[in-house]
Amino acid sequence: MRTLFIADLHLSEQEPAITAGFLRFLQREAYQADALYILGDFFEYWIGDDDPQPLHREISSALHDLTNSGVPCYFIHGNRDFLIGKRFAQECGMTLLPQEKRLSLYGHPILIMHGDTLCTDDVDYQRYRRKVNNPFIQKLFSWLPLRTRLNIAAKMRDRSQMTNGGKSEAIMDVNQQAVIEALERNQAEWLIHGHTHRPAIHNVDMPNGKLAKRAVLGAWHYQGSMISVTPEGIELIEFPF
Ligand code: LP5
Ligand code: MN
Repeated sequence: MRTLFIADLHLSEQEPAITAGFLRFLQREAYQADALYILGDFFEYWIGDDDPQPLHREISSALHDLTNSGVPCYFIHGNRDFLIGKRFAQECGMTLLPQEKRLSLYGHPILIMHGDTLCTDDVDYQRYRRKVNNPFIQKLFSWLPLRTRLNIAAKMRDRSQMTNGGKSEAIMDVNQQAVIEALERNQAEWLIHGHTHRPAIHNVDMPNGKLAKRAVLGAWHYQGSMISVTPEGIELIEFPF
């Protein structure tokens, strides 16, 4: 009895070791789990379900095998792959979830999300996010030729890396008040998210005197990172590829 959570793999053709690590993780861990939740930034970037990259077919086929074997898989969009759509989800046999989802697992009320919406101090990012989440802008983008979309994505990644260099660590972390409000809004005791690449399990003092937990997934740079929820509790696990 255990449910697994992962995020921030940033899969790309340029990082075959991470892809291999993910495929091994499926065989070693996911097939024995009750369910797998992918909490965004699964891919380095995503420009549309019509992108013919072989990596995408390799991943969808592996996830399809998993879901076909009876392990359900759920996906929440990240800030890199918010354009993953129904077509790719169907190819994987996975279910797309809204940006915030409350679960009840083995009696534990849990809130899951990518985590970028909690970074409310990063005002520039939140402004940018509202623009790229506009359905009309997304529709316009989807009509552009593949090449143009790839070029725009590469420019956005460059721009992002440039501006991130100038932002403080505090600005790019979650805002504590946003964490408390999200937990209260969803009446959850535990929050699981990724995005910040700062793996840890934090205690959160709630205004009602209760103690909540915020579990943060690590990014898959040189090792894997997962969170396991069982009837007994919650655990953050780092493992070699
Ligand atoms: O991703 P990461 O870790 O580098 O930094 C994030 C935030 N950056 C982003 C940008 C993504 O990396 C870009 C991914 C490309 C997606 C595929 C293309 C889809 C296009 C769809 C168009 C409809 O999310 C970064 C945060 C950081 O996390 C920490 O939280 O700070 O935020 C930014 O860098 C935003 C900047 O502050 C300002 C915006 C720069 C980009 C401007 C592009 C112009 C928009 C064009 C719209 C068509
Ligand atoms: Mn992210």
